[in-house]
Amino acid sequence: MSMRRLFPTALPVALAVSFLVCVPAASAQTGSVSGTTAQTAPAATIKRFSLHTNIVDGKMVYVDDKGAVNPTLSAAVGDTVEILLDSGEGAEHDLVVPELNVASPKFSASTGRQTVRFKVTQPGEFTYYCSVPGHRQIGMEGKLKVTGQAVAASQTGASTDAALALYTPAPLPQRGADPAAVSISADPAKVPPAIGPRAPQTQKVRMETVELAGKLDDGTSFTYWTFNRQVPGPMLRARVGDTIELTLANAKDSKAIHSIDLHAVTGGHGGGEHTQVAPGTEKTIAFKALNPGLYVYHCATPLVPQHIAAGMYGMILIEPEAGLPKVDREYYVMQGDMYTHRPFGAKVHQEPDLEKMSNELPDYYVFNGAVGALTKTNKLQAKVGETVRIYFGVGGPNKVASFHIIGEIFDKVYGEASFTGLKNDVQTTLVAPGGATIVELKVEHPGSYLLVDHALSRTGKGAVGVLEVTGEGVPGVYKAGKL
Ligand SMILES: [Cu+2]
Repeated sequence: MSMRRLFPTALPVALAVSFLVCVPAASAQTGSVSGTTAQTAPAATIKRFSLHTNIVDGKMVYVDDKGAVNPTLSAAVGDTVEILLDSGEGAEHDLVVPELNVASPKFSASTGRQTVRFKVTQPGEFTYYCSVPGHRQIGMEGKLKVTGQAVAASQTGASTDAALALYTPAPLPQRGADPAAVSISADPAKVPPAIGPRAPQTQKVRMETVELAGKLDDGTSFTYWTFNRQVPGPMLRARVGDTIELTLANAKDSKAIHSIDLHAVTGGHGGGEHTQVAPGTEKTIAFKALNPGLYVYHCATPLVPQHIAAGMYGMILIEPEAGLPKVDREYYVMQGDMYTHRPFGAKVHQEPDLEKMSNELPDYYVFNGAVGALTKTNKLQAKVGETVRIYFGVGGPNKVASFHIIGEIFDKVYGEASFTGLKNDVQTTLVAPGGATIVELKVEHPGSYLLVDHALSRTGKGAVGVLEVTGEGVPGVYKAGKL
């Protein structure tokens, strides 16, 4: 089967030295044990395979030296199987055969080639695959066929397991918070300037996916996956009719492939179909902004909720033809749910917990990526008498937000971020994962107003922000005691 190599940085096939070869075992694998004669045991060989990873026709796969995709590996009972593994496109992978209790070390561009070696003692057809979440689902699996008769343990001296795993992955180490962790919280005041009534244009946008150690909380770090080193990723702004040429680059030191699906895009899975970008490479898509509104974008590489929970989401605002009514302040806030191996508040480097994610049991609910992002790092600010517009979205991956500001009322809500869905006088508005809203309020009284998810247990897990209003209160609005 021929393959199409999509990544120019793929390691040359020439680097993979070994074709399938059979060589005599270096040591006797079938020596007699407990008086059993060796002649009943099969001849011992080492079967050596060489697999590298790549993306072929949009799927992640293993490829052998002949270009076969997810080749069937063959061996006979008694053989020692040795598989040399390298990452053709640079992302991190492994190879496991759980039925045989086999797991390779993780390998990527930074680790170079890794080897997994094991002895097969039972015939059958087994499945090998990559255990990195999502990779098997998008194509990384193949068969291992073992011929011959089952060998009794007494004949091999091996355990009664179907195979003897010569490599066992180390348990997840408990790490202290990373002292080099940086702030990844997007500044909510960093909103692109209003566009207003102008003719449609072509905009060029470039974004980079970066994996980095970030501050999740005081004394707690997490390996975030980001657009432009921030959570949420940068807010993009265009008007209906604009053409956007978007280039997505994946940093060279990334371990994962990344991509982008913008909900403002019509076609190509929102861009996800054509932006699967290996470490150190980039891809470009172009799209026309057909519909006005505020749209979420997110990484669309399997396991998608894992990439989102690690911070890969943001928003793009498509203004209507006439632009938006002028306001005094605009802010950009997104909510996310996060799943970690230790509970909320643990002073460690938190690792993602995919089982909790699968069960939708978050440890953290965050505004702009981190605990305290909008209460300590960057509060929202306004002066009495000003109008404030908040672009609020939910990256998720899983949880609906009940967006509310304690002590204020939304004068206007563009429900579901639709400019034709204007409502007045709303206390709390629902925002779906992968959805957004636009709220506006005029502030009449000074104080610290809390942005919350009104599923209020979540404030104790990080979902709280502050809108700091300064100035003299409007008389007759509020007073302790009597007005
Ligand atoms: Cu990603």
